[in-house]
Amino acid sequence: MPITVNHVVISVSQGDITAWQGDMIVNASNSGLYGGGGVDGAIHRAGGPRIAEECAVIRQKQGGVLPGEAAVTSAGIMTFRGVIHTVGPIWKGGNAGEPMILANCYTNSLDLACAHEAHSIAFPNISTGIYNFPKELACKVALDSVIQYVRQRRIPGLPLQRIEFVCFERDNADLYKATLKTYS
Ligand code: AR6
Repeated sequence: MPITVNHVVISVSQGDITAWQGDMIVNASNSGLYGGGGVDGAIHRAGGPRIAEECAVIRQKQGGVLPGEAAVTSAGIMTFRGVIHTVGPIWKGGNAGEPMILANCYTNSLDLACAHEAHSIAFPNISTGIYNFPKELACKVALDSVIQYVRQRRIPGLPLQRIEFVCFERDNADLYKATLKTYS
């Protein structure tokens, strides 16, 4: 069941984020913005070569994206208004600031979505695949940071109306649904 915080509907679904319907989707990328596997591979495949071309421009301009930060490209041939590429932390045992870096991924992505006047945004479960971040902790960090952001309305007149966590795996979808309930 979705919850509503400050007029923003926050929900969880299971599926492929490239098939989601809304304004902007978030990609779990790498610091060089080189298309990879997992959700990154799915987004580049679905959007076509234009996304990689725009990633190359960002790389040339600013040398890439640091963990916790985010950058925007178009969505190529997908119908989204844009893709927000963020770089999650690689899990190194938990003492290298991984939770804070992961929280930054969510808040910096939300800042960019607001700057682009997005009304809706979908997040994958950043860092919980190839980057090996423990799923339960990642879920808590994701929901804490997004809900705190919406509660504080970091940008006056927040344009966002809908935030969805699109979980590829059943266990993550169940975990997010159960954890979301605890915030209502
Ligand atoms: N839609 C939604 N979620 C998906 C999809 C999809 N189509 N495909 C996979 N996931 P990962 P990371 C889930 O590995 O851990 C790439 O090579 C997946 O089940 O994609 O942040 C990048 O280039 C998992 O729950 O991202 C980086 O090098 C979640 O997305 C590196 O992987 C994240 O898994 C980033 O690793």
